[in-house]
Amino acid sequence: KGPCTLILIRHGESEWNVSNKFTGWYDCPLSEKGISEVKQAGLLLNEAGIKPDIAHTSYLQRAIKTLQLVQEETGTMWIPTSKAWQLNERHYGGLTGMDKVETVEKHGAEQVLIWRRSYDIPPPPVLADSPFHPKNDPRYAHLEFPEEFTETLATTLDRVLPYFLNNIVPDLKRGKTVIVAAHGNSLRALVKHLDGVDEDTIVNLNIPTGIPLVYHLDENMNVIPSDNGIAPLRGEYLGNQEEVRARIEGVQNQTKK
Ligand code: DG2
Repeated sequence: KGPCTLILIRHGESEWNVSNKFTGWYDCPLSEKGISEVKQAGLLLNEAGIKPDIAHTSYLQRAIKTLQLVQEETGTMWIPTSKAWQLNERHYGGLTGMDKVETVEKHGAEQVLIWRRSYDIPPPPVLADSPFHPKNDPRYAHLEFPEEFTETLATTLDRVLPYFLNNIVPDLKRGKTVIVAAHGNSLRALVKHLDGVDEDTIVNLNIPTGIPLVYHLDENMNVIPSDNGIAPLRGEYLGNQEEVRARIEGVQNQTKK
């Protein structure tokens, strides 16, 4: 174990994870199951004796609520907590709100895998008159967006990484334990950086809902590999490893009938 601890957690299962729709920046709540997943995540942190000192989350309620429930379970509701749009899920552009299986039926499995998991091939854009375009949402009024908007993992990393380096790393370097509650793809971007995952390997990386992923780092922010890391990740998911693997597979299979 190193001097710095970083806890990443994807929000618990959301209502749109249940209905199997591309979600992106759509602000849906956690499902009942998602709520119990994240309470369990808090208990796992307690069991591991890991207590966050500082917290960060996105502008989306499924991640915010996840953080709050973990904080409640770990007795850390009082700690400094920041919300940042930069930690939002990757925007799914014109796929937002579409059923994942129906999208495969329409466009083919290969195309959908490219849209879901490729590093830099964007899904079709969302247009300015759509309710899913962020310019129609007051919480993003301080930001500028093109009329046709979409994001790739690469452009997600372009906003996640500066936030991580400027707002999270300084606290890690002071020896603080930091928790980041975010999303499947914003966390894929972050672990791509932390674990130095290449653009081909990242295609096969899926992050399950509501399981703490713990990284120990040295003073230079190099990951100290855990013995239990599931390659290519060198951090460690807490809890039953068979269940973790089954849940990773579940995310991968969301586009299958
Ligand atoms: C999911 C990820 O994001 O979906 O945007 O649909 O983590 O906020 O539930 P999250 C979405 P996939 O990329 O795994 O299809």
